Amino acid sequence: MHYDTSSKQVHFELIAAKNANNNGYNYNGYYQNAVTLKVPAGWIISITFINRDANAPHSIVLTPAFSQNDIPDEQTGEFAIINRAYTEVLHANEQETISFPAKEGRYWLFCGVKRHGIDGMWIPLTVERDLQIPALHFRQ
Ligand SMILES: [Cu+2]
Repeated sequence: MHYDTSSKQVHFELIAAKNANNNGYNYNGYYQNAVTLKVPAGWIISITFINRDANAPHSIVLTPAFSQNDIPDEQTGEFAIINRAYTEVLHANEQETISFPAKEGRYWLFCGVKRHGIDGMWIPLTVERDLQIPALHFRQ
Protein backbone atom coordinates (compact mmCIF):
# COMPACT_ATOMS: atom_id res chain seq x y z
CA MET A 1 0.00 0.00 0.00
CA HIS A 2 1.25 3.45 -0.89
CA TYR A 3 -0.64 6.63 -0.23
CA ASP A 4 -0.32 10.38 -0.51
CA THR A 5 -2.22 12.53 1.97
CA SER A 6 -1.96 15.76 -0.05
CA SER A 7 -3.52 14.34 -3.19
CA LYS A 8 -5.67 11.88 -1.16
CA GLN A 9 -4.75 8.92 -3.30
CA VAL A 10 -4.02 5.37 -2.20
CA HIS A 11 -2.67 2.54 -4.29
CA PHE A 12 -2.92 -1.16 -3.53
CA GLU A 13 -1.24 -4.01 -5.36
CA LEU A 14 -3.34 -7.16 -5.15
CA ILE A 15 -2.00 -10.46 -6.41
CA ALA A 16 -4.31 -13.39 -7.03
CA ALA A 17 -2.84 -16.70 -5.92
CA LYS A 18 0.12 -15.05 -4.25
CA ASN A 19 0.44 -18.29 -2.30
CA ALA A 20 -1.46 -21.55 -1.97
CA ASN A 21 -3.90 -20.32 0.69
CA ASN A 22 -7.49 -21.29 -0.13
CA ASN A 23 -6.22 -23.21 -3.19
CA GLY A 24 -4.87 -19.99 -4.65
CA TYR A 25 -8.23 -18.24 -4.42
CA ASN A 26 -6.76 -15.33 -2.49
CA TYR A 27 -5.58 -11.72 -2.80
CA ASN A 28 -2.02 -11.37 -1.52
CA GLY A 29 -2.62 -14.62 0.33
CA TYR A 30 -5.72 -13.27 2.12
CA TYR A 31 -9.31 -14.37 1.70
CA GLN A 32 -12.60 -13.81 3.50
CA ASN A 33 -12.02 -11.54 6.50
CA ALA A 34 -8.29 -12.13 6.90
CA VAL A 35 -7.49 -8.54 5.94
CA THR A 36 -9.63 -5.41 5.58
CA LEU A 37 -8.53 -2.44 3.47
CA LYS A 38 -9.61 0.84 5.06
CA VAL A 39 -9.67 4.13 3.15
CA PRO A 40 -10.86 7.61 4.15
CA ALA A 41 -13.97 8.82 2.32
CA GLY A 42 -13.27 11.20 -0.54
CA TRP A 43 -9.94 9.68 -1.51
CA ILE A 44 -9.13 8.06 -4.86
CA ILE A 45 -8.40 4.35 -4.73
CA SER A 46 -6.28 2.69 -7.38
CA ILE A 47 -5.59 -1.01 -7.49
CA THR A 48 -3.11 -2.88 -9.62
CA PHE A 49 -4.37 -6.41 -9.92
CA ILE A 50 -2.06 -9.22 -11.04
CA ASN A 51 -3.07 -12.83 -11.57
CA ARG A 52 -0.28 -15.26 -10.65
CA ASP A 53 -2.54 -18.30 -10.90
CA ALA A 54 -1.49 -20.67 -13.67
CA ASN A 55 -4.65 -22.72 -13.16
CA ALA A 56 -7.54 -20.25 -12.97
CA PRO A 57 -8.67 -16.83 -14.15
CA HIS A 58 -9.55 -14.24 -11.51
CA SER A 59 -11.06 -10.77 -11.30
CA ILE A 60 -11.96 -8.01 -8.87
CA VAL A 61 -15.44 -6.56 -8.66
CA LEU A 62 -16.35 -4.05 -5.93
CA THR A 63 -19.56 -5.38 -4.38
CA PRO A 64 -21.61 -4.69 -1.30
CA ALA A 65 -20.55 -6.61 1.82
CA PHE A 66 -22.77 -9.66 1.44
CA SER A 67 -24.20 -11.77 4.20
CA GLN A 68 -23.03 -15.34 4.02
CA ASN A 69 -26.24 -16.63 2.47
CA ASP A 70 -26.37 -13.96 -0.24
CA ILE A 71 -22.94 -14.40 -1.80
CA PRO A 72 -23.48 -14.47 -5.57
CA ASP A 73 -22.26 -17.37 -7.67
CA GLU A 74 -20.51 -15.02 -10.07
CA GLN A 75 -20.32 -11.27 -10.72
CA THR A 76 -19.41 -9.17 -13.73
CA GLY A 77 -18.16 -5.61 -13.78
CA GLU A 78 -21.51 -4.15 -14.72
CA PHE A 79 -22.61 -4.95 -11.16
CA ALA A 80 -19.75 -3.04 -9.54
CA ILE A 81 -21.22 -0.81 -6.86
CA ILE A 82 -19.02 2.14 -7.87
CA ASN A 83 -18.32 3.09 -11.50
CA ARG A 84 -15.12 1.58 -12.90
CA ALA A 85 -14.51 -0.40 -9.71
CA TYR A 86 -13.85 -3.70 -11.42
CA THR A 87 -11.26 -5.46 -13.52
CA GLU A 88 -11.67 -7.75 -16.47
CA VAL A 89 -11.26 -11.47 -15.86
CA LEU A 90 -7.48 -11.88 -15.96
CA HIS A 91 -5.61 -15.00 -16.96
CA ALA A 92 -2.18 -16.13 -15.77
CA ASN A 93 0.30 -13.26 -15.46
CA GLU A 94 -2.05 -10.63 -16.82
CA GLN A 95 -2.48 -7.39 -14.91
CA GLU A 96 -4.77 -4.39 -14.89
CA THR A 97 -4.91 -1.14 -12.93
CA ILE A 98 -8.24 0.39 -11.97
CA SER A 99 -9.12 3.64 -10.22
CA PHE A 100 -12.32 4.78 -8.55
CA PRO A 101 -13.56 7.24 -5.90
CA ALA A 102 -13.84 6.14 -2.28
CA LYS A 103 -17.45 6.62 -1.27
CA GLU A 104 -18.38 5.85 2.32
CA GLY A 105 -19.53 2.29 2.81
CA ARG A 106 -18.68 -1.30 3.48
CA TYR A 107 -17.67 -3.28 0.42
CA TRP A 108 -15.99 -6.44 -0.71
CA LEU A 109 -13.31 -6.83 -3.32
CA PHE A 110 -14.79 -9.91 -4.88
CA CYS A 111 -13.62 -12.37 -7.49
CA GLY A 112 -16.42 -12.53 -10.01
CA VAL A 113 -15.37 -15.83 -11.60
CA LYS A 114 -17.98 -18.51 -11.13
CA ARG A 115 -17.87 -20.04 -7.60
CA HIS A 116 -14.72 -18.19 -6.53
CA GLY A 117 -16.57 -15.78 -4.25
CA ILE A 118 -18.60 -18.54 -2.67
CA ASP A 119 -15.33 -20.35 -2.12
CA GLY A 120 -13.99 -17.37 -0.19
CA MET A 121 -12.17 -15.24 -2.75
CA TRP A 122 -13.07 -11.84 -1.37
CA ILE A 123 -11.65 -9.35 1.12
CA PRO A 124 -13.45 -6.39 2.72
CA LEU A 125 -12.84 -2.75 1.79
CA THR A 126 -14.33 -0.15 4.09
CA VAL A 127 -14.49 3.56 3.32
CA GLU A 128 -14.87 5.63 6.46
CA ARG A 129 -15.55 9.30 6.99
CA ASP A 130 -13.54 9.68 10.20
CA LEU A 131 -10.39 7.93 9.05
CA GLN A 132 -7.25 10.07 8.58
CA ILE A 133 -5.07 7.75 6.51
CA PRO A 134 -5.53 4.41 4.76
CA ALA A 135 -4.89 1.33 6.86
CA LEU A 136 -4.82 -2.43 6.73
CA HIS A 137 -6.56 -4.35 9.47
CA PHE A 138 -5.48 -7.95 9.91
CA ARG A 139 -7.77 -10.36 11.68
CA GLN A 140 -6.13 -11.78 14.78
CU1 LIG B 1 -10.94 -15.92 -8.59
